[in-house]
Amino acid sequence: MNPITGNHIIFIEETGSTNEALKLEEQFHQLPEGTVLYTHYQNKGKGQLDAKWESEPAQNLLLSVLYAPKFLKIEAQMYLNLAVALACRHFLAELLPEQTLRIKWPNDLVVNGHKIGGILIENSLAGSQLKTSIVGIGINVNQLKFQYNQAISLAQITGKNYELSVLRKRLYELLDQYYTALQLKKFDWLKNQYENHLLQKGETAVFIINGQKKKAEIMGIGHQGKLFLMIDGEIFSFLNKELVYCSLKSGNE
Ligand code: BT5
Repeated sequence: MNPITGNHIIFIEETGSTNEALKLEEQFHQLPEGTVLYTHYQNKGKGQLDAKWESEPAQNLLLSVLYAPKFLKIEAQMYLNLAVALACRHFLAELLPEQTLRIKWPNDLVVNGHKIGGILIENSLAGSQLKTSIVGIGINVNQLKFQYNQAISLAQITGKNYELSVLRKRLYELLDQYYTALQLKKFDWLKNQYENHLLQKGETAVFIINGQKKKAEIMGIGHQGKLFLMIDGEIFSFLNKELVYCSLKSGNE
């Protein structure tokens, strides 16, 4: 399949959120699939729900990609999340060959108990199919100080300074690679790969569920992207908003 990611690129020096800016562009212009919108600074960077994404000017990767996975039924939309998380993990693993890079469910990128990147995917639907997906990616690259203790950047780990344009190109290639797997409907492969890199898979982790602290073993993910946990010998599945996942570190790391 032909590469699409980054074939059309929009740069905005500063914006609220690249996800919001790309949504707006899409409303007013016919954008090709794979369009990337990137910025140097977001003054209203978003995480899930009400969370914020913090990033100093011109230090990090802050971008959104427009995909049109019309071939995916709504029930299968989680595979786009898996493909994007795997592409970002792959990207970071190449840059940090000595570290173990894990995906913290559902799609945080973590290394040694620290968060190095986050993903925010916003979908629009047409009937029972996905119409468009805005895939927002934030990866900490050259920033050396964060207000969040758990945040970390590539530069903090390696002591190097990175050329953002070079990194962006490689990220586009990897996004394409995993998006192709999605187009080819390699769902089992994506799920297996994701579970191979899932933080604390098979280990006991701490969660807050219904306001109560619980220890549970992480069993894997289900076909709607739910997290399967073993609690007191029974298996339960959860959506992201149904629990708080407390740890960022595997017991083996
Ligand atoms: C995420 O949310 O991790 C998704 C972040 C997506 C950011 C990208 S940047 C480009 C695009 N445009 C946007 O507006 N957003 C996307 P969540 O899992 O809810 O995590 C948010 C939490 O991560 C915050 O509440 C902080 O605790 C922490 N955090 C904020 N900034 C961080 C950073 N730079 N590095 C690591 N952790 C951070």
